[in-house]
Order: sequence, then C-alpha cells, then structure tokens
Amino acid sequence: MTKTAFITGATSGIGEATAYEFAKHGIKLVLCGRRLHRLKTIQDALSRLTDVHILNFDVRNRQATLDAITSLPKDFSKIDILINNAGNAHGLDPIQDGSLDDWDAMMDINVKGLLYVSKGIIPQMTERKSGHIINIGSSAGKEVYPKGNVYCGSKHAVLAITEGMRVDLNPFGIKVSAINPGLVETEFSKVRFKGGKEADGVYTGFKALQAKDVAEVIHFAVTRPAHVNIADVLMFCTAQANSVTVKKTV
Ligand code: NDP
Ligand code: 8X3
Repeated sequence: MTKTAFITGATSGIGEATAYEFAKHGIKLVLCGRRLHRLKTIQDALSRLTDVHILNFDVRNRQATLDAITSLPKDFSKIDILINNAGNAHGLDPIQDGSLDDWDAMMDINVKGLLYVSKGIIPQMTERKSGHIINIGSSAGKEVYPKGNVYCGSKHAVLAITEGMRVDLNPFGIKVSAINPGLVETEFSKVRFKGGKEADGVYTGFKALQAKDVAEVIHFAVTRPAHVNIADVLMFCTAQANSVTVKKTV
C-alpha cells in the first residue's frame, strides 16, 4: 500500500532532500513551507515520481496550520508519516546579548510549530492506531554549545517532546523517532546569520553532512518492519566529534 508522508520545511535543506528520497521510493507527499514558488518547483520536479500536494503556511500561525491540514484533499488526507522538520536557528549570541525576536522565532517555529502540526495530525493516527512521527532534533538537543543557548533549548525541548510522544502514543502502536544531526550544509547558517558573512565559513575546511545523508537515514527509519522503531539517532559528519570539536583541514 502506498504511504503518504507530510513533510514540514520541504522548501530547502533536509526537508527538500527527504521529499526527493521519499519520491524516489514512491511515497506520496504533502510538502509544506512558506515559499510557495519553491513548493511549486519541487512539486513539478517530483510529480514525475509520485503524487505531490503542497501546503503553503507558516507553522507559527496556529489556525493557518490547523486549517491547512483540514484542507487536505481526500487523496492526501490519510497521513502515514509525519516529518516535523521545519525549523532554524536565529542568531548566535551570548545569552546576555540575545534578541527577543530571535528567541521568539526559535521557540515559536522549532517548538510550538512542531506542536501545532502534530496536534493537527495525531488524532487521525490514534484513530487508525498506526503512524510514524519523525521529529528532526539536533546534536544541539543533546549538548549545549557556547552562544547556542536558546536554539539548544528549543532542540532539547524537541527531544523531550519526542520522548513524551513516544510514551503517550505507545498504546496506539504509533512509532515516534528523533533524528538528531550535527552540522548539515543547508540554508541553516544563512538563516541563522540573516544572510550575513558569518555564514560563509561554517562549512568550510571539512566535509559537513549533506541534506541527502540525513534524508537517507530518515528513509531508513520509515522503512523498518512494523515491530522496529528507530527511537533516536545522533549523526555527525566524520570530521565532527561533538558540538565544538570539528577537524578542519584548512
Ligand atoms: P533550511 O533553512 O535549509 O530549511 C528550513 C526549512 O524550514 C525550510 O524549508 C523553511 O521553509 C522551513 N521553515 C522555517 N521557518 C518556517 C515557518 N515559520 N513556517 C514553515 N516553515 C518554516 O535548514 P535545514 O534543512 O538545515 O533545517 C531543517 C531542520 O533540521 C531544522 O529543524 C533544523 O533545526 C534541523 N537541523 C539542522 C542542522 C544543520 O546543521 N543544518 C543540524 C541539525 C538539525 P520556508 O522558509 O519556505 O518556510
Ligand atoms: C544544527 C547544528 O551545531 O549548528 O542543529 O547547532 S548546530
């Protein structure tokens, strides 16, 4: 039976790569993000491989999020796999200098947005007693690094929420997983540094994880047999040992 996956943050990076990986394997897609032109381009590209529906909303907007999920056409309304991926870091400042707007953005998108989307989709999973939720956490959800304060806090929250979901949804046979990457070369640092030049050096001098590397692990997790749940994955590029230890060659 063809499965349908709902992917947030599908307009770039890990979410977009996951959409490609899933499409290659014939998984039907509901792709979400704020940049409509990108959603349309990706839909055009992937429609040769699978059925694709796009939803254009901001996960910070609770009502828009719930309405978008309710608006799904019948062919796409049964969600087997939810990939809670939308998120970003905003700023890299010591706590005493942090911006309230950055803090709001990270908590509202990474934590509350994930909850709004989950709230919209979990009821159909509990009703059917099946489903798989994958939350994209981070190594920053396991280890706090200098100036990471609120971003790390948001990702620690994602990990705690993931564990809570796994316990509460256990009676329904719903799988819940956390995939926690280290440095991945995406638009992440462009967003963190608001397009500033600090983003330029983040992935130089070593081979960072690529979005596809993470997408392949996500696909592995969703294709395990019914009795197997990949509960928690911490993945780094070989050059990275932890949040502050990266072997650079230049
Ligand atoms: P990108 O910036 O490339 O992608 C982020 C995605 O999130 C985009 O598709 C963006 O879409 C979407 N998004 C951001 N804000 C909102 C919003 N308010 N409403 C809806 N969608 C939103 O970064 P990554 O692919 O790297 O990040 C994906 C996830 O992976 C994030 O949760 C991030 O924290 C996590 N992660 C990233 C790592 C890295 O080093 N890159 C490492 C570990 C975890 P749009 O702007 O179109 O709305
Ligand atoms: C993204 C990885 O190390 O930039 O979650 O915080 S890091």
